[in-house]
Amino acid sequence: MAAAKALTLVEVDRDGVSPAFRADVLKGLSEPQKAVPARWFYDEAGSRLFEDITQRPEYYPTRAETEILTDRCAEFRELIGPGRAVVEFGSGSSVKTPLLLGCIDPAAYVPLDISGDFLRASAESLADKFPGLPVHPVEADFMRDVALPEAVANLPKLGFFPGSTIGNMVARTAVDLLRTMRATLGEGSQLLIGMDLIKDPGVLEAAYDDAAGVTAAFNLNLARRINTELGGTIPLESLRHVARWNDDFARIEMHLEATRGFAFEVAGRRFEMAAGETIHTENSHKFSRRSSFTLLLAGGWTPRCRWLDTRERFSLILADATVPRSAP
Ligand code: AVJ
Repeated sequence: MAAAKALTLVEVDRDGVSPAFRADVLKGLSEPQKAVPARWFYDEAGSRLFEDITQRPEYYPTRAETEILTDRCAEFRELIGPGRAVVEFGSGSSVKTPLLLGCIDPAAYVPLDISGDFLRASAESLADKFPGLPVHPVEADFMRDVALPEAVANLPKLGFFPGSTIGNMVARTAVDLLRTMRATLGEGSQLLIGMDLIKDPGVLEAAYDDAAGVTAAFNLNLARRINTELGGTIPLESLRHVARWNDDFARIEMHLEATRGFAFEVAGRRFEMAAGETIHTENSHKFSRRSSFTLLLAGGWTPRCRWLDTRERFSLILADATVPRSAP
């Protein structure tokens, strides 16, 4: 049978504009706290800026997670075992994947991503590194139900969700996603998930406001995209990047703050910002041992093992698909 039918999320209309982008922006700018969903960061320029962020000295998550993946190879091998189909949620241009695949002797690799271009590029580079490993890319929005390729139907699955991307979601959405993953991967599956840890707010704020200004450029790129793709007139020079720790929700928030009052248009509609008003562009939730376990359990995953980097900044958790049972 053919591979699963791709769910193409980012459709484009005749003007080359994504109606979903326009709808999200118009809705988000109409709310009392203006907001644009973080997933719209990742156009080509945004994806490149994110790669650059991961190289900044202040942005520790990528290095910390890579350290765990490198150091704990033998344990992954033992706890996960050979013969699984590794399903990566949002494969992007990951350098972490080969580290995992090299440890566990998988039977297949299934990268899922909404960007077909990214997907094909990363699938190709992986096929080169692991000749003989069947690779079945699926172009899909992993926030929705995904049908896995028939070829891996009878293999036990390992979901791989690195980067603490789960932290971009509020608890309700994160639980929805974990439950969807549980349904997609099925009985007997495992999940290896990266979750960044709560720490000194100064360290966190620096990680999201690097001295070289790359994260600021990443944040402002969203406003630039609105201008170029949606006929926006936002005065970019009057927005500044803000990263602040919200202790009530245990998250870093990124905002674009107006340095003066102004009016602007997007797709023919008029909006205003007062001086000091912000557009909320991203949440990056941070976790404790218990909060990470509670979230996983709520999503249908039982934590089995948890690893930290040597400086205890980041966690990687292996969980098993919970088998429903009678209370208590
Ligand atoms: C890709 C979502 C894991 O939240 O740390 C990095 C994105 N935003 N710097 C994160 C991001 C600003 C990143 N994730």
